[in-house]
Amino acid sequence: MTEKKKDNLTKVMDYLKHEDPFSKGVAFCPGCGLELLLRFIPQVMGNDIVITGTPSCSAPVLLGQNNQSWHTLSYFGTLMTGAAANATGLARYYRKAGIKNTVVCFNGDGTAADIGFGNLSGAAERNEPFIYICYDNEGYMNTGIQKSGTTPFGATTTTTPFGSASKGKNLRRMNLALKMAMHKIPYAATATLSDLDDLAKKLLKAKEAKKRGFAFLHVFAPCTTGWGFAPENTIEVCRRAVKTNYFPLWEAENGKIRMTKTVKKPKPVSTYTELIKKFAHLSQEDLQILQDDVDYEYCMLGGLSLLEGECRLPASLED
Ligand SMILES: Cc1ncc(C[n+]2csc(CCOP(=O)(O)OP(=O)(O)O)c2C)c(N)n1
Ligand code: SF4
Ligand SMILES: [Mg+2]
Repeated sequence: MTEKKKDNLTKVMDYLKHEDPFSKGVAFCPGCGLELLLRFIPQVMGNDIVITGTPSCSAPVLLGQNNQSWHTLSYFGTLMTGAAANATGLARYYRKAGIKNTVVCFNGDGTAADIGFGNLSGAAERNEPFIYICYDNEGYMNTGIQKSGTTPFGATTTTTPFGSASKGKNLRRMNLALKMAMHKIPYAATATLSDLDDLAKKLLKAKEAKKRGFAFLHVFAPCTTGWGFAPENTIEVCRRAVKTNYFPLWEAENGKIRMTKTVKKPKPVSTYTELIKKFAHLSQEDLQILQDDVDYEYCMLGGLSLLEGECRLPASLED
């Protein structure tokens, strides 16, 4: 291991201050990005969190099976349509009862970006005091890998297959994190599993920001089974997503955007897609469309972060 890698590991270990509340060998596929994320959150944030979430790949583990539980946290299962509305009720109840804890509404992209977006947006607008974490595996994985609003251009899913009538998704993905930042909430950020110290800092910042209202984290969490890559490549997939600017790392406090990692010489997006089977059929032309979309989103983000210094919030809303 190089000295730099050792340093990074030490930095991450410093954040792991709490027990892992999950049992070993839970019901996720080998190499699942979601599992790494779920184990990491309480180890950094503490076990005084109450998780609430919807039917998804996370639910079998979070809900438990029969009368057995896979973990020692409190969990409240909700519907995909009303996840953030339920979290609102929970957070308000705890506040009223004087119970000090942190409600974490933990959902996939299908709930966050599509089916439950309306009440997510409403909770952000009302600045409800809880943390919403969207783990993005770019599709409805638990029901058989259907496309969602965050599925990227060209990716094959069971509803956007590759064949004579379709070449994968023919639409571009939405940028959920940017949409949430535009609610001007106390905290919004992107993160992923190749940059654990960045993720840990953002989890702690979200916990702090929750004292002032709503916090949103959008975490890129690759899915071995739905995307088609080797389980040992999960972290490499995340790393390349960052190095190609496919998934840039940034944060926004009260809507002010700041990059938390800048890639000096971004690699072409093909160095990311080459690891993943759902992109294997893409032609040079298709790859260019995906590259243009990545460049466009990054350019937009760069513009917003450059303006950071010049854009002041009204004084009454500043901390
Ligand atoms: C309103 C509603 N529509 C559809 C379903 C069926 N359903 C259960 S899990 C799931 C997939 C959820 O996708 P996502 O939120 O991205 O989580 P993932 O499975 O990818 O972890 C769907 C569509 C449902 N439970 N409720
Ligand atoms: S289908 Fe994907 S997201 Fe679901 S458990 Fe398996 S690897 Fe994880
Ligand atoms: Mg999903």
